[in-house]
Amino acid sequence: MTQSKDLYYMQMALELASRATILTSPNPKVGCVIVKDDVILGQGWTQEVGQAHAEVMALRDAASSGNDVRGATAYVTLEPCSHYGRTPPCANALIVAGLARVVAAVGDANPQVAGRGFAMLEAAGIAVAHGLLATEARAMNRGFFKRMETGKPWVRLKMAASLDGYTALPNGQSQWITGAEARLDGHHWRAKSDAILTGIGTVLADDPQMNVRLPEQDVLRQPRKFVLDSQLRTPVSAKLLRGASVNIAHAKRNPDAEESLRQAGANLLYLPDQHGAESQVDLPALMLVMGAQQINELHVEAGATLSGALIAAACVDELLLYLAPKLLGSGAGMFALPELQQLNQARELTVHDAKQLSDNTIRVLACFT
Ligand code: AOF
Ligand code: ZN
Repeated sequence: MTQSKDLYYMQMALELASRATILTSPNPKVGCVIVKDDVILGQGWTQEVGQAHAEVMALRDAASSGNDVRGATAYVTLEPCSHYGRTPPCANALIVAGLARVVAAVGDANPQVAGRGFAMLEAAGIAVAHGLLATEARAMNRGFFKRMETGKPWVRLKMAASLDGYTALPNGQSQWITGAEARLDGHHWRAKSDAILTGIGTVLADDPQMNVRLPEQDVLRQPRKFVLDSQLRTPVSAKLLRGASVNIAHAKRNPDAEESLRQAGANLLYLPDQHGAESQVDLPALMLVMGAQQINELHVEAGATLSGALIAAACVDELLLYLAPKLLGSGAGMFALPELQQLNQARELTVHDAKQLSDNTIRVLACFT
């Protein structure tokens, strides 16, 4: 049963969760506030993976201030864990500390928890409520929930275009339709991702580094890199091969190219499409490989061919579009998608954020429904 102050404190717990960084991943970002008689006794949020969870941080915070949490309520943005993972169960810590009530925003989709956290608390006589601000709590950990529920990462696809939807002129000229604001904002999204994916077309055309380039304090960790390169055409001199953790997904066997790319530090993923006879990578299979590598959020920056193929294969969850208020009239479109016969065949999206970043950049975030 919710009580009058529950919403207020759950909002506070969500704000605390937002202080957790990408270093928590693949563990979700969680916030916790412990309250008694309208007095805040302790606050915490999830630490770097392998370190303390939000509840333990809040209990430690209370203890370090000499606050007695017996009989208090813990507001937590995720069901307290019930298992011994990298850390001991939070449900147990809350029981031992003598909490009277736990209000959670959403259940933990991790099959190792999945309701057992609530059951443990209830069995110990603690009152449990959940569901408050559940949508917001899920949104904060979209990648974690997607991976736990499907085995695949949350896929965000970035594209920049003119207001009439072109990414390049008919003569191929494309730099820079959008400006510095879009590039900077794009790097912040890269920094929040576990991995970046691009295609061989982009590698050959632009020789991208595929890393996060922001002021040092904003780069806590470089995302892993994935290249979709069916025929293994990535040159060993490609800039993206510098730095750690490069994965190349291919659909054709080529022992010489495989060996030299391995020598250059790449990990090779042979994932031929079962129907495509070695010509194309099996995109859903690649997503499952990424999920197995505990990638919660994947950031895609690729050309129209790979971007369209990912959308057509239902591998994309969200579009991150940067639109420049200019008209090109003709040129290359954003996504190579099969031609439709009926308007009702159009892929529908829900825009969940649209913002003018500057005079020459509009940012649109939209999810596939
Ligand atoms: C919580 N509070 O703050 C978070 C939880 O390997 P471990 O011990 O770090 O456990 C990771 C799992 O714990 C993770 O997959 C998710 O189910 C849960 N995350 N649970 O009680 C937290 N971040
Ligand atoms: Zn925990």
